[in-house]
Amino acid sequence: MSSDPARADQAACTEAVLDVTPEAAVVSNLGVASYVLAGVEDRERNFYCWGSMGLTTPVGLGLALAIDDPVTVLDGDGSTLMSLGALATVADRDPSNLTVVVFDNGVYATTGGQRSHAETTDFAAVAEGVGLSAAHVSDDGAFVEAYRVAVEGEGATLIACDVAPVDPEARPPLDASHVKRRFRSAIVDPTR
Ligand SMILES: Cc1ncc(C[n+]2csc(CCOP(=O)(O)OP(=O)(O)O)c2C)c(N)n1
Repeated sequence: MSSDPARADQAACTEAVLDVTPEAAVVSNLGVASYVLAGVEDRERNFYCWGSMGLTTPVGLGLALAIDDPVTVLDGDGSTLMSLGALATVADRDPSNLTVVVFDNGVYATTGGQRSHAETTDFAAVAEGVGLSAAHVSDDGAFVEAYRVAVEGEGATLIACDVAPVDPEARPPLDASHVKRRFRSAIVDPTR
């Protein structure tokens, strides 16, 4: 559980993603979201977006359109703000296998905790405004429930999840080529 009872625990929510959808291809935001994911489990089906701020959701959308497996994006508030327009494209294509989780810690945690303008942005309302199903949660139990509904439902869904900022020690492999090759061989069907 998070140290702040009004916010969910990012590691617990990430663990829930892997428990509910063990077969999912998980695309994680650069920095903290990738550190947390690697700390929970450094699996072949993790695609860590090293360096690519603002591109986690667009990469996840492309992937969801290309494969049949569930695709879950673990994004940050800062990166989502950088490419808000991508949500309109997600809504337009609306792939049922895509769930976008925005871990909103209110700051650019990876670069030192500078305040982002997430405080004045309602990500679920923005998503709904462009036609995307959305939920807003702020505790671990509500997150698991919303995630189950999202992966079982029709169309893509965004879950805005308020989390407490964290500073994890775990790191994913730094070799981006290795991550790409490992991920590709895990998701590509060798019979196709
Ligand atoms: C285009 C670009 N601008 C800035 C950065 C530097 N940078 C790396 S991570 C990060 C913060 C990301 O914030 P957020 O998406 O909220 O995730 P958090 O670190 O809070 O988990 C920044 C500013 C970058 N990598 N790329």
